[in-house]
Amino acid sequence: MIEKTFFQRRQKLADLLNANEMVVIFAASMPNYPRKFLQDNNFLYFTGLEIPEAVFVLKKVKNKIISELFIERGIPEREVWDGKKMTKEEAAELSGIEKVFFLDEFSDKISAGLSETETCFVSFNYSTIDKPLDKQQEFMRKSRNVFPQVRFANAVKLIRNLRVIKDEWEINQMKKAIEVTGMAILEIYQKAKPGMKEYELEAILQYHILKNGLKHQGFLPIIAAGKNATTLHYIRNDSEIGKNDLVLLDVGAACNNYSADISRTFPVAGKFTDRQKAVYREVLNIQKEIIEMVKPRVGLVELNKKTNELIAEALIRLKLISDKKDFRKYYMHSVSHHLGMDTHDVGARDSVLEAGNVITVEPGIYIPEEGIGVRIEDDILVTENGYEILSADIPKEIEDLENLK
Ligand SMILES: [Mn+2]
Repeated sequence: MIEKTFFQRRQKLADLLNANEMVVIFAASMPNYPRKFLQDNNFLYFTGLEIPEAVFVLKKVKNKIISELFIERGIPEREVWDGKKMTKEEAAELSGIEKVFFLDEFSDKISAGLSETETCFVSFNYSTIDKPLDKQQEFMRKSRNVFPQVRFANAVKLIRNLRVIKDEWEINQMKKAIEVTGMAILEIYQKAKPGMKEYELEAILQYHILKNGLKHQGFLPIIAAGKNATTLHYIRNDSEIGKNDLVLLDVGAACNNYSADISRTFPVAGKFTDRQKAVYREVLNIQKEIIEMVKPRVGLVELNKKTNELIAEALIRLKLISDKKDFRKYYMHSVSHHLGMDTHDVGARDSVLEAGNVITVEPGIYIPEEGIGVRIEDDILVTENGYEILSADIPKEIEDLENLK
């Protein structure tokens, strides 16, 4: 089933190409010890292969589609250290790509291809001019020098339209990532006690991820007690949790690179103070109202606009602002993003929802002067008629959070 999926994805990519256009996608490189290997998402999407350094090339020559794969050549003397490299036959079988070569043939073959190409789409990530060039940029720099007639463009725009619609297999990967994340959150709810360090809760998350055979987290986890929760990207996770603190978790396991992205906020002592409860209830009601809006043809822009209005009204009720337009003082981010292999997945900020999209809905209110930060985030699949909350099993109702201990 898997290999057919990858074939279909390559077919869809080819459908987006004109004659004499090609796409070049590099696998991730092996990171410096001791970091784990994490495959490039676009390479994985079209090949299914978890091998470093490889290159995938898809080209349309006249009307013929040609897929090629370049992989590392095994060095027998290194096998005792690193194990066996994937063979050409294995790579061909797993990916369904018939033309597999070793990387030492890449420059000859790609040069022949480029000499016949009008546009070459390369999958590369955003960077800034002060950074050294990565291998994608090096490839484009050299190729431009030798083949100035070729136009180079970012493949991400092509790939985005495919990746933004999730198939059943992809949704299952996300469900698994969400399930494991949910197990970790439940145990965190139960084990958390005042006086613990935030990283002790992070350890529970990591335990569940590894125990369930998942290799990675989708992003650095945020485990923020009290005032720390008002720093949006707090990742130190090394403070002591105070007696009456709310703890904000923004965490997500990844399964075959598909990430969960869940936020929950709970009272470490098992009871909300009145003020915490008032803030929490506002965020929860807003989150539910926004989730209700999710269906095909609704834009992320609309979700944001409605959230901003609702938050402004809530902040007035909470006596934090008196003029609605001051809402940004306590709510600084947007309410939704696409979710997939990238936590902030491909898919434009102004995109309009379609069945098969997965998005987050994550309003929040952050009050540094009161040491209260609340965010509630679920992962939502857009269906033909509306939505399905993939993370619905992870408790967020006030009564549930107060009855966990
Ligand atoms: Mn998120």
